[in-house]
Amino acid sequence: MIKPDILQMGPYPEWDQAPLETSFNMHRYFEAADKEAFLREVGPKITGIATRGELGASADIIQACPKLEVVSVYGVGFDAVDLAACRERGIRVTNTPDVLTNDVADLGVAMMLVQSRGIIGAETWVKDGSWATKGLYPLKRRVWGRRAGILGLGRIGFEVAKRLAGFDMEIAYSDVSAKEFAAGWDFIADPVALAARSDFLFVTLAASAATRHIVGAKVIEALGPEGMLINISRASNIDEEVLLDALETGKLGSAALDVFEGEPKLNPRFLSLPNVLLQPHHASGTVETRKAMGKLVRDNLAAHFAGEPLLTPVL
Ligand code: 8YV
Repeated sequence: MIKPDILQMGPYPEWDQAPLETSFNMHRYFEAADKEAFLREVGPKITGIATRGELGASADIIQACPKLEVVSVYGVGFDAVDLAACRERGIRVTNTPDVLTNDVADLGVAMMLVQSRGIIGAETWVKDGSWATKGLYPLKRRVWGRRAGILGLGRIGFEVAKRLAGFDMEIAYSDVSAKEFAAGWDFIADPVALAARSDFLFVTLAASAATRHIVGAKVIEALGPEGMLINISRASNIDEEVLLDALETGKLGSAALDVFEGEPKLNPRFLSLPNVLLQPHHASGTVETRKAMGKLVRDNLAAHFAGEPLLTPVL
């Protein structure tokens, strides 16, 4: 069988790359020095795109591939794929839901604990000798029993809330409507009202044009000088300039962030803040989950080219 030509937008671990190469002709866009020339050369034969959540597939890329049939995303978020362009051309899109849910929730909860208990600073306190020279580490804020707000009670938000229930936290959530499966958790439709009653606000919304900057000045002010914002979704859900101002002036207590505008080159203002925990977009970054994600990327491509139903279609 002739191998389909696939445009590869970003790197994958070797355990994914090798089987991809076996089944497909992989064209590594991310390694091309002159990307436009590369697209001009390979674009006309490309029938599939293998991409990553944060890289997606832009309208320009899609346009450069006139025979494109399918875009397979390594990630649950498909906000970086131009869905309108795909819809118009009948291009199928797949993602990797479910397999990463628990790891993303784990990291969100870990970020809350690390930041609230000052665990990074505490380790430095031991390693730099401060414990011996300065004495006791400054007291931090407890987590258990406090109020958590979940902005977006989808699969990941639900797993975060389940974990927080184990810390006896008072849980509330915002979503488009109250969820039957969330008995015992308060539904608060308005994100500002949710933030106002929360000590910890988790952003677990799937990003879209409609959710852009849903966490803006009002939500951040409502969360307040004692509040903590935790983002394990997409940077676009938060107005970063407003967030940075609030963190610098103390209008917001602290933040724990796994995603940033323009990542991996984040706004340098983040780097000098004492009240942030910064993570390199790795909430799904475990060997187990990434292997499952890679397999889904391949299986979706294989199913498409075999004329079989897609495993996890978005479009
Ligand atoms: C991945 C993600 O880190 O699932 C998503 O949407 O952003 C993450 O799981 C990313 O897609 C890997 O490139």
